[in-house]
Amino acid sequence: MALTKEQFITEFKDMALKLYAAPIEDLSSQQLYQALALLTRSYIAQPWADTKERYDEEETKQVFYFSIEFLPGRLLQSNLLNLGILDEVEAGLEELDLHPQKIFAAEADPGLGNGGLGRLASAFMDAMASVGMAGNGNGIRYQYGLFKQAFVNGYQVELPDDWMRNGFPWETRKENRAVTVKFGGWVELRPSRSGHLRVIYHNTDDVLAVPYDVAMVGYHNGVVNNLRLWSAEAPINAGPHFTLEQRERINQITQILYPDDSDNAGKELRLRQEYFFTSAGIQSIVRHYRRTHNSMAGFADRVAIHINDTHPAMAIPELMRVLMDDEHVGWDEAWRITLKVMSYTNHTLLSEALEVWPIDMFSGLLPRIYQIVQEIDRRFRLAFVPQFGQAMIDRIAPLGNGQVRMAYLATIGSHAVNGVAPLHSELLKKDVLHDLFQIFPERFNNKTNGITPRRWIQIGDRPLAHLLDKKIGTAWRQNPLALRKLHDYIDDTRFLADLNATKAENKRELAKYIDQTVHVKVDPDAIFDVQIKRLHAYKRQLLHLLGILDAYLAIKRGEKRPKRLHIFGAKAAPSYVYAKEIIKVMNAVADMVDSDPEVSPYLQVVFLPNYGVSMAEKIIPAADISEQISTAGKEASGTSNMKLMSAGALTLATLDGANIEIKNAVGDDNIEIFGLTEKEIAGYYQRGDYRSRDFYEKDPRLHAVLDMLVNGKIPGIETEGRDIYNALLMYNDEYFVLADFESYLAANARLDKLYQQPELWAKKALVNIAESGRFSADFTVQRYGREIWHVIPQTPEDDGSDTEA
Ligand code: TH1
Repeated sequence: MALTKEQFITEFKDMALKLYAAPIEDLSSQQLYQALALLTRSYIAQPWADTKERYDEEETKQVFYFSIEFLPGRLLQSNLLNLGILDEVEAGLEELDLHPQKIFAAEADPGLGNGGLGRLASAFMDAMASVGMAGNGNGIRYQYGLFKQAFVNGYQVELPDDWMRNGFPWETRKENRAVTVKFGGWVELRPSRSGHLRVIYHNTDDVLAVPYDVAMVGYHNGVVNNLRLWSAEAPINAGPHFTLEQRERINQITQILYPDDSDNAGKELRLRQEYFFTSAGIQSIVRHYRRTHNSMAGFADRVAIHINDTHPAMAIPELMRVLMDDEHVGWDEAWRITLKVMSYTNHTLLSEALEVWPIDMFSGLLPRIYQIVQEIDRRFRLAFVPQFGQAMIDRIAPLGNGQVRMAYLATIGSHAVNGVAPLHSELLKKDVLHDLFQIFPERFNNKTNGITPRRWIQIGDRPLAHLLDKKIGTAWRQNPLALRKLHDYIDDTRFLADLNATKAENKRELAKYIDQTVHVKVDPDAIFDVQIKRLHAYKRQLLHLLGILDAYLAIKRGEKRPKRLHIFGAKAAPSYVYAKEIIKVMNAVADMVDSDPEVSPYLQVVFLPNYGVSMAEKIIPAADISEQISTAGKEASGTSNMKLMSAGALTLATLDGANIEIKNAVGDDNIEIFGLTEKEIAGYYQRGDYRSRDFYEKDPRLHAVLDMLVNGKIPGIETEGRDIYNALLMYNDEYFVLADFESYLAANARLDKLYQQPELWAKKALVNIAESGRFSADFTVQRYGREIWHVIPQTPEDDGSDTEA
């Protein structure tokens, strides 16, 4: 859109006055933020309405991305960027003697997700709008987002995230679009005079699902898509017998996000949440479709529904229910439509994350849905036992072991199933969904994850963005593949120095931020070595920690090395005791290192509390090293690896998830690979001959490091060190930390050496930035659009570099 600085200033002052009846000089940052957000929203309203109207008029096929998590990050700056008025607005604010960054920072960061899965969903929303795809989100409006993390005496404590305290200016409540979701009770199937089955619900608990819509603004293209988040409320005419407890139980459904990443606790409230937003979404999609069509026959040509992991997999039986019970479509036709509409992404192979529900719980809470799942199960068995045998079908039918098995249900009820990086997609076919792959090989495919360079470079890394503009022009802002033009400057000594200067500037900025937030002074000349992701044993923050302890001991022995600053950001699930013990030990090691004048010139450790999207925007631009060190075969993709690469950090990685794609993109010389491969680890499992203790006994450095966990040398820890020591030695080190220790140290030593040659380092950084464009989520959603959703996306062109699994 077009907006001059002068126009903006007038409209902004006017908005502030209307809102607060005061001149802008008297307003707090929060008030200025509210005024600016509301003004921005007023710019979005018309294109939002126009986009919706256009999709309806042109009968565009629409994608609905169902996800129990969305992590959009702060929206003001990215909306201004995408509208194309960020520069004018910032200039206007400055002319008013205001500080744009201070105003942007007043926005609460909606933590409606745990980590990569939720962030991916939001990246896809941004990308779909930006490539002009009709993509809608469907999720939950959690009253409280992911807990706020604080450290008390080095221990994680969790505080409630009251993110809507000041309201959420980006949402609009759509009371007129509310639907009813039914739980519990029992169903009566009664043949009606017209011949269909009449389904009568008795004694259900009814919940009103009220949608709140959030605009998803496309980049410089006038497109504004919709993210619909549902809130649970008591029915309007609840009646005189409706108790406070009932009301309370309803409100609970959308009160809080489960704080578990890649884990499934099997709680009934979680099942309630899943059915709540899934049923509400399906009902509203069908209702909208039926406003302009008098039968459901063409539904699958106008609607694609994507199931982000299994949390919304009830979309399959729920669509069957609506088609049959409300729309009177017969089973076979309903199933044909459902299969054509539904597609499913799996995000993990970890068994603790695979959702299964006890049949008792499931059938009690969702009696009609359970009947339909039983029928899906019965027909699946009938169709495939003859060819594949009872034993195999028993293993993979939707019902088995007294459970509803959601990944199997999702695969059976979708026309496409994908993993999120080639290795992961291969392992899906080999292990977790092996039997289903035998039956439906054509459904399986890979779609490597992506990120949005708009947020991570254009907004997060201004110094780099400006340097790129100067050197290769601004085409990369529209099409990130244009970053490849950087290769032309690989021998441009001046440019390489500029690149290093940019990184140095970002490091000074982060150093300031660290000082302001945790009151720790860090040396901006150190190597900034970053590991930012959820705390989980398989991600092996512990391997990084053991590396730090080894450096500590080496420095104590008198070794000199380039100074390294280790930066961690990680929340642990509140019930994940082992992860919390690792946090405590990390914080203890940080203190130990800091207070030792022999060591602190060479080594520093900072664990930043409350890592999230907005903190990532500060850390990533300043990173020299990106630690992506999961046990091979365990991290489905990872996405912080892509973000850090795009900021020119060198990746220190195992051959896992999308690290393998990064290696293929930049070449072996521009990434630091170490550790066991997935094959080698599978070999250990098969033979059953991994013995962690052997590594401890053979390697004196490892021996010394592990002993530090229990010999009292790290002040302030006791049981934590012992528990970790035991996990590694008594319980045989489930994640092969000890097996990878030696090669991890060797890779780190190579990085230390490389850092002595700044120009060579800059060349490698350059190649990483240049090749990061292929990981833009714009391309990812276009591949989904072409190969899974069958919608026709527009610009920019895809390079087709994704590898099919
Ligand atoms: C993550 C994966 O661990 C990560 O490798 C991947 O990059 C990301 O998804 C996006 O694809 C997952 N997050 C969750 C969260 C829950 C359950 C399973 C997974 S897998 C709650």
